[in-house]
Amino acid sequence: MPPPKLHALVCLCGCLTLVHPFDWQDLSPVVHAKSSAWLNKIQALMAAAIFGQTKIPRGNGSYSVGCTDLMFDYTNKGTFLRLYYPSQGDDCSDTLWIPNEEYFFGLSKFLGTHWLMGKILSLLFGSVKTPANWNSPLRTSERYPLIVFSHGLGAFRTIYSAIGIDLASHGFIVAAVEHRDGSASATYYFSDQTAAEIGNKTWLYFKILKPGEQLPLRHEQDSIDRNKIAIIGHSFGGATVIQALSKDQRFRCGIALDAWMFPVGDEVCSRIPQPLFFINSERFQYPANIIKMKKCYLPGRERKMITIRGSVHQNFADFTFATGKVIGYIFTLKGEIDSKVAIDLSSKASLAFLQKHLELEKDFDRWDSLIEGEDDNLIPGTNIDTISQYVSLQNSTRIEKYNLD
Ligand code: 71H
Repeated sequence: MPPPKLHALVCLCGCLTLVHPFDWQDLSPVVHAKSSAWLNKIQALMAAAIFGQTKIPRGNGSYSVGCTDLMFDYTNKGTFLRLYYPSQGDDCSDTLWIPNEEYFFGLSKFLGTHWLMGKILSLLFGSVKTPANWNSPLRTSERYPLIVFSHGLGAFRTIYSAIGIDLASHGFIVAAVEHRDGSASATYYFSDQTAAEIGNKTWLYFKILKPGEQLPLRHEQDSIDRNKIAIIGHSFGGATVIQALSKDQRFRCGIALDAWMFPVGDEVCSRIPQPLFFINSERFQYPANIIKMKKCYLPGRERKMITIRGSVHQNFADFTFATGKVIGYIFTLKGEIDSKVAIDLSSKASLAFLQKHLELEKDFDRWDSLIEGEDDNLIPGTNIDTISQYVSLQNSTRIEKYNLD
């Protein structure tokens, strides 16, 4: 139990933050972070006291990681993404994790809660940093493979930074897109040139589920090895991976993290020649979803599937690192497995898979066995029984009837 003085401090700071709103118009997360540094420190303290906050982990690879946001063009038809990339040094400040308060309001809308929930989330998480050097110069001495990352329903571009940073620290450029189809909790664009120049954002909030979205990304950059492009996505973003692979052969392979297969048409699954890797959590998956994944399994196609023991759907997103064990467990942001152990297994298995199918000359093949599910914390394939599901369904109906009698 925190001492009464701490309670008083927390209340005081809460009020202070409410009457001293942030300058959310700031385009650069770092400038914003500096302008209210003392407030951020207090916020971080509060969050640590209330939420038992922990940190988003650094990448395990040898490259320093830079981060920036790119928007091209500025309209809602344009592309908006957060880029993680190998950088020249560690001399810039960390990146603000969720850079605008509107994202918290969007989250509260997505979660179906009162907007005050957004205010509380903003208070708790509005100053959290992620360990990437904001706007640090790109390390230009080599060409890097590109990963396009597609977020889940109600998420947005910044919320998978643990994955983005780890991949960038192993020599990838990661483009985490922010979808403008109403599937993000929030996103923004500029209505015209003047609005873009003065930074007058138009906000677009979480709308409705739209199945079968497509990625608009069509960009080129000198340090990108354009023969080596892969796509990774979480949940609804996993469905996007499958859709994108079938539509665009420039994606050489795909990794679907705890994919939600509902929006994927049966015929799409049969139209994917590229290698595809399913990394699943133990708790999210269910028979109909796995049956849909199995539709992608055809002779001569490279398909792999592993399940991380004791993991939940949110183990792939950053919120799993933003709270302590108890709160994390209550809100299903954490599973029984340690979040760092889980994300490392997912990242290492992904790196081994990417090396194989993008033909990289690295040492990621030391994790080849993880692709096969060979680890105490992995299940080869799935924990879901898709064969006897109908039998067990019948049994449970019988039991229910028995109980009613
Ligand atoms: N739900 N992406 C949400 C039900 C489970 C939730 C998301 C609540 C987040 C906090 C609690 C799961 C599904 C399900 C397809 C999908 C993607 F910050 C993030 C926000 C969203 C990070 C990741 C996501 S979650 C996701 O594509 C699909 C099927 N899910 C999911 O939707 N309910 C509303 C009640 C239905 C619309 C776990 C959860 C969550 C708490 C926070 F408080 F920490 F911010 C974030």
